[in-house]
Amino acid sequence: MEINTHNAEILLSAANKSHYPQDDIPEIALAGRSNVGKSSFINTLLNRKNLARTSGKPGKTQLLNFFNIDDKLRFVDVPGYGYARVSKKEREKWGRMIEEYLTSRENLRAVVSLVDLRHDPSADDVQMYEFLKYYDIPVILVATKADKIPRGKWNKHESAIKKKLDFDRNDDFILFSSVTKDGLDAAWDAILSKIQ
Ligand SMILES: Nc1nc2c(ncn2[C@@H]2O[C@H](COP(=O)(O)OP(=O)(O)O)[C@@H](O)[C@H]2O)c(=O)[nH]1
Ligand SMILES: [Mg+2]
Repeated sequence: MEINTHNAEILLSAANKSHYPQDDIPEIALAGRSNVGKSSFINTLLNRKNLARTSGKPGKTQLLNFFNIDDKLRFVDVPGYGYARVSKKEREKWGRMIEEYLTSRENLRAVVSLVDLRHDPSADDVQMYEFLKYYDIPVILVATKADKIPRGKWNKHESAIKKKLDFDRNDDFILFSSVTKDGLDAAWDAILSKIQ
């Protein structure tokens, strides 16, 4: 499939099902802790400086943001989890919104789950991964900020992440940096293979 990634735009923001686009275009959702590098990942894949806002204020975006890519594919930016300064009520609302999308959306082909290569996955990261496995949703695990770790240590960090997540070998694992663009082609290959 030929996709013109330059032809990308934010389509809409949705709080619930009734706002989702109604068509058969495949969707790839992106999830991760606030500040993990999710917006930077989207911007890097779409070769844009600031389509998905890289915000200094994590936890601000509380809606599902749908990006239209050339009318052939959509990215669905899921608001970051694990941000301490939101109330319990806000967190529950967030949880219901994500769960509704992930468990009922027929357009969904895979979730890009982002973790920081430098650190062991957090309890929230583990919970998200277990949730996706439970619902049989294909995962593309992206370990971000690889430029902050010397290449000689990438393997060690990758192993630690896989161990902590009890990583499924059938899922893709991609080392990524929005600074050096390492992993850019691998990320696109993984995404395109899910929407064929
Ligand atoms: N060095 C480095 N910094 C990154 C990378 N990705 C994101 N960042 C930085 O991490 C911070 C959070 O990034 P952002 O994309 O807004 O994270 P989000 O909250 O998950 O959307 C920003 O200061 C980014 O510049 C990366 O691959 N390498
Ligand atoms: Mg963001």
